[in-house]
Amino acid sequence: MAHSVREQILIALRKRTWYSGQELAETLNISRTAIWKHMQILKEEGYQIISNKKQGYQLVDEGDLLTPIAIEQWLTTACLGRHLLHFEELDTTQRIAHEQAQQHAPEGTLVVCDHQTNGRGQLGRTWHEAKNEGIAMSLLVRPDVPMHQAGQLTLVAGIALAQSLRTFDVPVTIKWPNDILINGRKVAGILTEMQTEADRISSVIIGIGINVHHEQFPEGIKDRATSLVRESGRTFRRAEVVATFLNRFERLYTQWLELGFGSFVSEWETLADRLHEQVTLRTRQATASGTLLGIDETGTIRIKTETGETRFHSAELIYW
Ligand code: BTX
Repeated sequence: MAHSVREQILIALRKRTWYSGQELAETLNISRTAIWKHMQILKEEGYQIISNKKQGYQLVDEGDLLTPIAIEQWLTTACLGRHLLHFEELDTTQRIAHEQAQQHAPEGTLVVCDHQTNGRGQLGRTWHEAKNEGIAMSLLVRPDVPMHQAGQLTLVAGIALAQSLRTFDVPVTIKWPNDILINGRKVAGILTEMQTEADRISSVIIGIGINVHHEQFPEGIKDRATSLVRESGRTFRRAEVVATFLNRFERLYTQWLELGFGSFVSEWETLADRLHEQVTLRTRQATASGTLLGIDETGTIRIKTETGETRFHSAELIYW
C-alpha cells in the first residue's frame, strides 16, 4: 500500500521519541512548513502530538482511530485488510463492500467505519452502532468453493473472532451460528452475504459488528447486549482489535480452503456457548428442545432430543 505523507510522518514518529521538523522535512522531501501543516491535520484527526523548538515532534497517543494507518501497524497479514477503506459515516459497510466486489476490488478488501447509521443484521434485522464506540467492518473474500459451503465462513469467522477476543482476556463464547457472547450477552454479530455468478461464488462479504466502548444500549437490546469494555473494564484500541481478528482469520481462512470445515469442529466446540446444556431451537416450521451436542463437519448444529440426535442446517437458538 502506498503511504500518504501523513502516514509516512506517523510511521517515522512511531520509531523514535522525538523527531525534528528538519529531519522529517529532509526524509520526506517536503518543506518544514508542509510538515507543520500535516501535523495540524493529524492533531485534528485525533493524534496527540506535542512539539517544542529544540527536539521537534513527539507522538504521545494515537487515540482510538480506525484509519488504515492505525490498523496497519498491527497487521501481519499477506492479503486480508491490505486494501482498506475507512469512512467516518456510512449507512452500512456491507453496501460499500458489495460495490467493491462488483468493481473487482482485490480479495481481502476491508471496509470500516466509525459511525454506521443503518447496520444490517440477518433476516432484515438491524444492528445498532454508536459513533466511535464500536467496530463495523465488512471483509471481501473470493473463495473457490461450492456455493453451499459459503455459510461455513460465518462459523470460521466466529472462531477467529472468538479466539482473537480471547487474546485480550475476554471470556467470549459462540452462540451458533453467528453471535459472540460474553456472560450470555451479545458483544458481536456476523452477517455473511454472497454474490454469485453462473452457479458459482464470485464473492462473499463477511460483515462484523463488535461492541467495544459502549456503556449503554438502546431499549430493546439493553438486556441482551454488552461491550468489551463493560465486561472487562480494560481499555481497547479498535484498530488493534480489527487487526488481531484479520491476522487470525487469514490463517483460519487458508486452513478452511485447504482442509475444509471438518478441521474446525473440535475448536468450535471448545468455544461454544451452552455446550452439553439444554437449548431450544427455532426453525421455519417448528421449535425443538434438547441437549446441545455440537456441530458436524459441515457446520450443521446437533442436538439430542427425546427422539435421538437431530441436526439442523438452518435454525436459530432461542435465548431471549
Ligand atoms: P442478527 O440478526 O443475528 O442480530 C441482530 C439482532 O441483534 C437485532 O435484532 C437486535 O435484537 C440485536 N442487536 C442489534 N444491535 C446489537 C448490538 N450492537 N449488540 C448486541 N445486539 C444487537 C447479527 O445479526 C449480524 C450483525 C452484523 C453487523 C455488521 S456491522 C458491519 C456490517 N455492516 C452491516 O450493515 N452489518 C454488518
